[in-house]
Amino acid sequence: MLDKQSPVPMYAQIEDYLKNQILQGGFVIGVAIPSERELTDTFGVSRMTVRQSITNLVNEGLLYREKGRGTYVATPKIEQPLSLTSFTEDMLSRGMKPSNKLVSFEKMIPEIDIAQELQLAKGEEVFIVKRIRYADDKPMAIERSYLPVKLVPDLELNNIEGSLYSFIEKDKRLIISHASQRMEAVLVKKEDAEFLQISMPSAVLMIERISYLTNDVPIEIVRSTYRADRYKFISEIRR
Ligand code: 16G
Repeated sequence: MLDKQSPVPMYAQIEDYLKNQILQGGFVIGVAIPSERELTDTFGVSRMTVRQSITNLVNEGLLYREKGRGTYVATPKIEQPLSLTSFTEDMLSRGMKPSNKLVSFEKMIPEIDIAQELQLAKGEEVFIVKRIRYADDKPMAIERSYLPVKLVPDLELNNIEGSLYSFIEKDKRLIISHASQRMEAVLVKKEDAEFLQISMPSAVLMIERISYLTNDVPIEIVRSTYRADRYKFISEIRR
């Protein structure tokens, strides 16, 4: 099966083979792939070579290892277009069940950077909502949302249990029109690792979104930490 004359290293050829099996359904999601020893025998290479191929696919999120049990085919990541939609809308549109767990809900004068980005005058307050967001009961992200109290003064616990965008748009009749967003890869913080049920160290995607109403008034700053093994963000670009 391997081409020993090829300039493509053995581990990369094995990696390609395994990847094709995963993508074409030869290996099934949640089911163990053949053991390192079996693969070593099949391909006639060293265990080190097989391990390198598997490690690359684990790092890519196609496989995951369970200590002492084996290596399994991972659930494909959610491919999320970068658009101004809400978590609830995103999950419903893919037939998944969104849910939230409220970690904290506070009203306070924010730090200076938040106040500036929300264009608040001195002493103006924000609601800070921290939620864990689930899809089909699996933790996907942690979100810290900062909303100016003057724009949504009657925000209450029961509004946060559902969709914040639905509250802003349907209940408050404000129109969220545009946003700026930035994303970076970071290592997860200990506290977030527990909420997201991932081990340390793990890479996560940090996104900050500032959303504006039609009149350019900022309505929210949201700092989100997404599981990098469950999410990939995609954007359509044109030249
Ligand atoms: C998304 C948004 C977040 C927004 C939230 C509202 C990203 C990166 N973030 O998670 O800014 O506040 O949706 O969701 O997409 P909700 O209406 O379901 O509460």
